[in-house]
Amino acid sequence: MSEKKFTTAEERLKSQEPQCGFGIFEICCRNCSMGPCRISPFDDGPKKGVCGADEDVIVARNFLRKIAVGASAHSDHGRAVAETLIKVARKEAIGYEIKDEFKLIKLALEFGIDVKDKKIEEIALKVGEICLSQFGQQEGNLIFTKRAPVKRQRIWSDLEITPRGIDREVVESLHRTHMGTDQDFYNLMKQAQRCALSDGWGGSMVATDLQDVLFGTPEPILGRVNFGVLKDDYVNIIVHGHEPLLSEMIVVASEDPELINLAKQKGAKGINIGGICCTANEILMRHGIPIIGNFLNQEMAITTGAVEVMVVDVQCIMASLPEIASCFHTKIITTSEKTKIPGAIHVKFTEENALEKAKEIIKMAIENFENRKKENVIIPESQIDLVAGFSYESIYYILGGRFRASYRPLNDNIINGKIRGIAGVVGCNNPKVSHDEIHIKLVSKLIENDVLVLQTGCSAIACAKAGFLDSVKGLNYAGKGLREVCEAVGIPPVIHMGSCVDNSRILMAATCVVKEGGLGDDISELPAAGAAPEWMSEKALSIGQYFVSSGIFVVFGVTWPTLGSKNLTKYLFEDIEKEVGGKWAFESDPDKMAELILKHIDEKRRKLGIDKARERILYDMAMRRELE
Ligand code: NFS
Ligand code: SF4
Repeated sequence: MSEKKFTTAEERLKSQEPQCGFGIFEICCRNCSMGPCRISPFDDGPKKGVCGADEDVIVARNFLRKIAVGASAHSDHGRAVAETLIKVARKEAIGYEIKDEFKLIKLALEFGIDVKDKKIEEIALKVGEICLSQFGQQEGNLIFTKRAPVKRQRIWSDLEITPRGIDREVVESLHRTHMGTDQDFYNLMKQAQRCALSDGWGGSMVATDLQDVLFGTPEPILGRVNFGVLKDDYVNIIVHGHEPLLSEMIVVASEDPELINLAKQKGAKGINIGGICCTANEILMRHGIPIIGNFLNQEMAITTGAVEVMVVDVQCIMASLPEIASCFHTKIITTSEKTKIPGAIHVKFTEENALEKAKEIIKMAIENFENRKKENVIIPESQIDLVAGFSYESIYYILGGRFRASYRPLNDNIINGKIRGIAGVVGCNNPKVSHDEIHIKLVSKLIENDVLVLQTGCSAIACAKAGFLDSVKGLNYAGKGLREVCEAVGIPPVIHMGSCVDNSRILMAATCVVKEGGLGDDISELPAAGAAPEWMSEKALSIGQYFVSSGIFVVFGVTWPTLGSKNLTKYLFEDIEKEVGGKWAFESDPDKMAELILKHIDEKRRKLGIDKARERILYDMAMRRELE
């Protein structure tokens, strides 16, 4: 690659350095053509934009816009799933089916649909239509906000931040950040919360729930991860992106005996599918399809020289892929009208033609197998086992057994202190830090200190590569109390709950813990926290904000986009807690990040009066030092 002067993200980052300080502090505004304006951090520079906007307004508007974009990405994904369910109900989507009728009926009952004597398709149509209506809803509250603990719902309604319609919240965010509209950072943050909540308890939750209906609710499943899952004697196809609407069909098509035969005729032993990014998590959770890697592995995967086709849909796909692929025989195939990349082949993929197009793509990969150059192939050997597939529903059964399914054992073990608390560690990779390192260091410190870790997205893949998700070997990294519980139940100390839209599963798991009782009556009272240690995408900000607004303490690493406004930063890091019970923090050092989380968890335990039980646990020196 370097001979051809092609670069990876890490190298391109270097060529961008030093990055613009105004951008890093978010104190520049290009929202109208009187600008661009920038606020000087120095005494002698300008303190106001042409319209009079100061740093509080500019930073807050930028922050809100990012959240709106992140929420849009998740929600548009949810919309596509709802549309697919409707088409399946109308028998217009060949190849798709309803895999989890039980979950569909549960949703129908939740929505107040009369299911008696109704065909499953009729129920699916109604459920799909109600979910789709959430996007354009103009008034009232989003239907899934009713799932939250009652106290949480009251907090939202008292603050007037309960989301109305998903699209409405995004549009209002854009409207408010138009030049000369909302000039009050506090008021802008109210919209940021509403918009983020419309993602977590709206678009993302629709995506997760309806994907479960269509493709099955995940249950624990064995998988493998890392570059070693590529096979040098198979046709290798990588699916990359986010929406399982594409990847599920690729999986179905790859099992077609005709195509397998064709692959054999071309000299391969068969067809091997591997995933990258969240789409990898989706097909791992439901089929045990191996994962090649996370966000920062996408360019590297092509350089193995063993990839016939990388097929992508939407989000987190680097524009550099076709250029890198041009060094090899690899074909990059885009499939979504929303994502085209010059140099890639576009195969338009819709619900109506999905299976046919999936077969076409696999055929292209098979035909391309003979173009693979043996001398170019370097497949690293590393691969490792992991267990994934934890939905909040499957946790009921794992913990309580089939006949007394419940969260009780989890709550009891939190109360007795064997489990110190729960942390959701999620999010991306960022080339500004060493790949996966912050995820791994943070999570290892947390599980060592008896914190059960729930994961999604690229963070889950990072920790899988480190071996924490192996239900046997992973236990070696856990503290004594956590290990004991995990051993008894048969789970790893790090629980893989899926893709980034599946952070909605973490919201639901937290809600299940609250509803089980004994740990307060709101999410904000739980000894729990969240983190995105290597975040980079706007989706991560939306996720972080909906966790904060749901009552969770959230720590982000790498960089933080509001540091240019002292007032806004103070609000997000401190004052917001008085209103919603959650708050943000920024810390790049994984050890310090873990300390912040442990301190927060211990403080919540103290407030619940369960800190005494915990003291029976033997503390090591490091933990003792933390207590002092
Ligand atoms: Ni989440 Fe998934 Fe990964 Fe970050 Fe991108 S793949 S939706 S945004 S980079 S975790
Ligand atoms: Fe400048 Fe105000 Fe226009 Fe932004 S909206 S570019 S601060 S004049």
